[in-house]
Amino acid sequence: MALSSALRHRCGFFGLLSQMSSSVSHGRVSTVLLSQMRNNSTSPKIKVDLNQSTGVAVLSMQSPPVNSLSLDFLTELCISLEKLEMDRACRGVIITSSQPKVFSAGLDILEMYGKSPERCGEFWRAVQEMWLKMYGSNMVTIAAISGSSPAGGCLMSMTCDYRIMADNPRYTIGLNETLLGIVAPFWFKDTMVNTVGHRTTELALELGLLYSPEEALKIGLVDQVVPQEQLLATATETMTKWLAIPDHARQITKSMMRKPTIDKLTSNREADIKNFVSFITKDSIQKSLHMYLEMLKKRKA
Ligand code: CO8
Repeated sequence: MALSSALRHRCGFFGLLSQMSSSVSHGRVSTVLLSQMRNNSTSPKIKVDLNQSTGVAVLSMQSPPVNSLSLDFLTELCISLEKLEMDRACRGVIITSSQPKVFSAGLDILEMYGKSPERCGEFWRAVQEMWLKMYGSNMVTIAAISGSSPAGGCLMSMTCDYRIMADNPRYTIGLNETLLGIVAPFWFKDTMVNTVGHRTTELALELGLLYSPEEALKIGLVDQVVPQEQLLATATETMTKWLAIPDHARQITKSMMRKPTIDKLTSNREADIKNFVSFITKDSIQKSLHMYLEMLKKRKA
């Protein structure tokens, strides 16, 4: 109930989050919030299944056809992640997709095409929020990449602690923004540099490269490639190994590795939103997006 009303009024979403944060900052989470936070929930776009005995949640993206990251999708995802983060019973999350063949098609292009500057700004803030929550999560996060994962889908995967991809040469993963005539922002670039190194990122970003699972494994963009039917079992086994490490030591180490990159965005959030809005609303960029959308349609026909 609280979730659906938060979704109807996005300011309610941030209200809910700040309400939760303030309850936690007083050392205890209120009973009402706890009941909102029990995490075996299904919302339209995200399904969360928390195993109370292992402390592992499986978060499945289920937004047909391709789990594109729309404003509504991002809002639901952030609420789900926030609830898990605040649930003491949850120590790890496996992020996967219920859609066949696709992990996530990345940002919803329709959110960037023909929209007002205000709406674009709101959308971009939600993209930032998703990245901040995922890259800075205290939980162990494992991406079980069950299908193609271009652009924002690749970004989501890279925010996780570990990536396992299903072995199918038709699937691809990478930051292909330049193919759309747009430019991956600095924090997309930083996340990739932190994952695969500078030179590989330079090539990948300039050429908009999309890698097969095998190629992604070779450059370290994913950590493991396994047959599709073993994906979730492998992710669960891997999670068990990660959870054997004391949380506090792992969390401090993760923060030490990631904080400088996170700080760079948090101290530049408003400027980054401004840049995005002025870039994406340019006529030439809108034309590129239009052509790309047409190309997607034609490819299907
Ligand atoms: N956004 C919106 N709609 C999409 C998207 C998307 N990202 N991707 C696919 N769709 C739509 C298609 O147009 C199609 O719609 P319809 O049914 O109405 O014709 C439907 O989803 C199904 O698509 P496909 O038939 O192509 O599905 P397939 O299963 O054959 O392929 C793929 C799945 C591989 C995911 C394929 O759809 C694809 O390649 N999509 C494009 C992915 C992409 O290029 N995403 C980039 C998004 S941009 C981004 O994430 C970062 C932007 C950073 C901005 C920085 C600016 C400063």
